[in-house]
Amino acid sequence: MTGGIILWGAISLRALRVHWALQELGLPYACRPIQSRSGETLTAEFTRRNPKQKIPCLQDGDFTLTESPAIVNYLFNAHGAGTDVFLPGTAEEQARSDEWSYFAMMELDAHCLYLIRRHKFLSEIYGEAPVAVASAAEYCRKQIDAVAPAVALADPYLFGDRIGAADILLSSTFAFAQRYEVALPEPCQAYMERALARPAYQAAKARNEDLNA
Ligand SMILES: N[C@@H](CCC(=O)N[C@@H](CS)C(=O)NCC(=O)O)C(=O)O
Repeated sequence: MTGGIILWGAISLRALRVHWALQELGLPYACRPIQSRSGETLTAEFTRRNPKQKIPCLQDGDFTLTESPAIVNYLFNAHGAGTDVFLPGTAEEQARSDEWSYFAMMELDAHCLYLIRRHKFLSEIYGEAPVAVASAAEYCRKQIDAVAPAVALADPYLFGDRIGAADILLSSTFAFAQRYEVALPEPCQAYMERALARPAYQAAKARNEDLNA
């Protein structure tokens, strides 16, 4: 492997997840603070790294990876041993972590929140779709309500004392929901606030907003 860790992406909720994982793991990294819809994801140099022309994109030596949940899980698995984070130790724990992660990414992020973002908050680019937005918000609320009793058992995180990759994905997606006006039930709000109060999240937020990184 050559080089260190480089994260491409800033001012982005999905890049923030990766900054957060890097901060939890205490890994030194460089940031290339390119932003979505700025033209910076469309350059030939970046397109060679990520043909999807999206952030975040991670380089770890000569290994390049896209998709925020894959990157967060990769960082925990590749660099988490010997640190204070939670790593699944059994097939059942891995499956439970995957279940939370896919729920956050598919049921909430992809099905609902990205649709709301595009067609309500970025409607000047993607067009208005009020019926789809209202339906996505209702569906999102229903899905979050359904998991609220399980989230209420998080003490303080999904797998106990130590924060895991699934916590980063779920709590960051709850924050995404709140930002897009989907109300959180109390246990989800409290869980999200605990996670976002972590110093690593605060450091990640500052890095994600630093365009001079
Ligand atoms: N599924 C991808 C989604 C990545 C994504 O959509 N990123 C947005 C920013 S949050 C982006 O790069 N958009 C590029 C653009 O629209 O120019 C992930 O989770 O990493």
